[in-house]
Amino acid sequence: MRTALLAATAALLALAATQTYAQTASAKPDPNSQYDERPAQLDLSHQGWNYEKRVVDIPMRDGVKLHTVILIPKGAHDAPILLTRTPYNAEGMTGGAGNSANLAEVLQHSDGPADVILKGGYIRVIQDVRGKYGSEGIYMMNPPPHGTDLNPTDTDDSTDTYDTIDWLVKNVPESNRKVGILGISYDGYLSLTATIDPHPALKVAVPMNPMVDGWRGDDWFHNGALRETNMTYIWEQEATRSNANPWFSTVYDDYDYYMRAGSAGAAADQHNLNQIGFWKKISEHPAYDEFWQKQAMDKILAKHPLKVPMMLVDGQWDQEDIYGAPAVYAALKPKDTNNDMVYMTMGPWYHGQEVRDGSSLGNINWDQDTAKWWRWHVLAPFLSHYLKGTPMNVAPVTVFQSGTNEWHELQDWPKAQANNPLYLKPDGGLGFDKAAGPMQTADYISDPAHPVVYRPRPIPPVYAEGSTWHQWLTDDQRFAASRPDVLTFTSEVLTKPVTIAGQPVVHLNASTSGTDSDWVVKLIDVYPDQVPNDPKMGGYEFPIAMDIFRGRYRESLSDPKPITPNKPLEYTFALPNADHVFLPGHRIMVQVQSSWFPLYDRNPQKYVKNIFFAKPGDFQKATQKVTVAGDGESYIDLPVVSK
Ligand code: PG9
Repeated sequence: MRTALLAATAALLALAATQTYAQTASAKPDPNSQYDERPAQLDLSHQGWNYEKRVVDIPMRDGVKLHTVILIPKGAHDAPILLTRTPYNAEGMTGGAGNSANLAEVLQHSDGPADVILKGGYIRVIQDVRGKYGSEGIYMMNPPPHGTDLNPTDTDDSTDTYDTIDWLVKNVPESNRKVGILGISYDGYLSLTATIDPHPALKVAVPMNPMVDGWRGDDWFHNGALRETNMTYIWEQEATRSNANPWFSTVYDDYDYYMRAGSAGAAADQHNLNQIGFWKKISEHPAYDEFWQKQAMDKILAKHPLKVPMMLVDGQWDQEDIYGAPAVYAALKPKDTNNDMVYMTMGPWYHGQEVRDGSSLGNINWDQDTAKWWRWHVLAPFLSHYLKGTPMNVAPVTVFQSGTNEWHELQDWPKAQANNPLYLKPDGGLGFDKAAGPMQTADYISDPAHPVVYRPRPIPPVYAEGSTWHQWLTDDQRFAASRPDVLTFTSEVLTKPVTIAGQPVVHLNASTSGTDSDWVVKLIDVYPDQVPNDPKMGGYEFPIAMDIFRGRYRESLSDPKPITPNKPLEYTFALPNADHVFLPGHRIMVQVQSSWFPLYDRNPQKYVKNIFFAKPGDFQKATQKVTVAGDGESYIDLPVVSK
């Protein structure tokens, strides 16, 4: 009976699934449940395993149950819990159907510091967030605080984490009733939300590469320029509860898909993305309006008391969330009066590399496994101190200085404010002294029909098999330097090291013949023409800090305005944090351009109300003139420690 009933149900669901993915509601009790041959609670204990696995559905305060996997090292007692909450499939991150007898193997897939967790004897808990995979409830992307116009429900990830921890400390007898939370990226954002009105058993948080402000500099925009290739993620994240419908790519080279489509809105339409709630929200909020400001985690956290010690982890070449960790650090540091609650690590890593091998990044070799060193010398003692009461000697800030390739332990960050103007000069010059003589400009034609690419073509879809997306921020920039629509300024060969440690700030003085424009500025370390022990690095143009600014937000991030054509105007914006030494024999370089495609959508360079919906006829060439001498000479203000 049950088999036939199941088969019929499966057939109906399969049929439904071909047209739409019905989000199945929880079924009412089955009158024949006494004949069900499946156990009510699957006992996953196995003789040969070195851990015990429990899978439970934890009830939240509103009755919604969240699917939770608990991994307990065999023989554990009085063990702290390390919790990760995720929208990326708790079961898949804990062995899934491919269960393993060995906890070490299972943890390798859990997107966390497996070695530290294993050696520390922690109980590992991973939970699906509300609305995803095995958990019940609705799903919102990074749910804003509950009880607000952006989230009118009575719950959010802070309340769900509180309820989860409350259940864990009452129902996992092997624990010492102390909980740490950690996670990367979205899971890093979730680690931050846990610290708002935290459960008293939450003793420490390690938000790694957290999503913090999706408009200023994390996943959705950078200073108003849309990261349009992330529409694939939005589709997969919200089309189905278990990401069962991947974005189907119709091209090998992403350049083709987004160029042929025209605007981001048109590219989305081709994929029927407008049925996806978060895409509708993002396309309705192109400016830094209240929708974005009210959910910026640095702003939210700044309004709450500091109750949970945290170690923020930043990757200096984080291709996804380079903004978040330093922004939270800056927002919370003033509240940390004893300098013992808010810690930060800034490593030479791509997004999440701190839990993997940190020996190199792209073509850049650090001659040491920077990630392993950090896990054993910083993360392990940090977690143990708060969860087991062991002593620790961890500095408030641990930062890797590239160039010298040394770790430094600091009392705070940054070491220097932007205090040394590096001037763009005529004939491609660059130096700490202003150019002589009357006003001059360096000019180029920016043509949206031939945008500057963010890396050499072909550019596979970001998450395609074999994609090297994770390393693009370290790509050699010579591919761009040779383009006529990229301005390149280069210093003399350095005879002394120039050390920066903070955020460079761009002061670009430029005119455009259009009424809107993007400005991309790159601070680059140029290697000597020959590098004997690594010949391929000869002349390498190694990006140290790069970012984009959408010109319509020049006066206000929330209230865009057309640009007056052909009038030199100043554009001021910060580049990502860097701790770097430009060594003797190297040169400093700055590149300026007006597109970074297809990662960022093209600016039509004609002011339209919403660039998501720019029409083909809106896209126009523009003549860009950057001031390189005289009044208003452009410069990058460097946070110089020594030169
Ligand atoms: N920060 C990652 C991401 C979020 C949104 C779009 C694309 C990537 C992540 O959570 O994996």
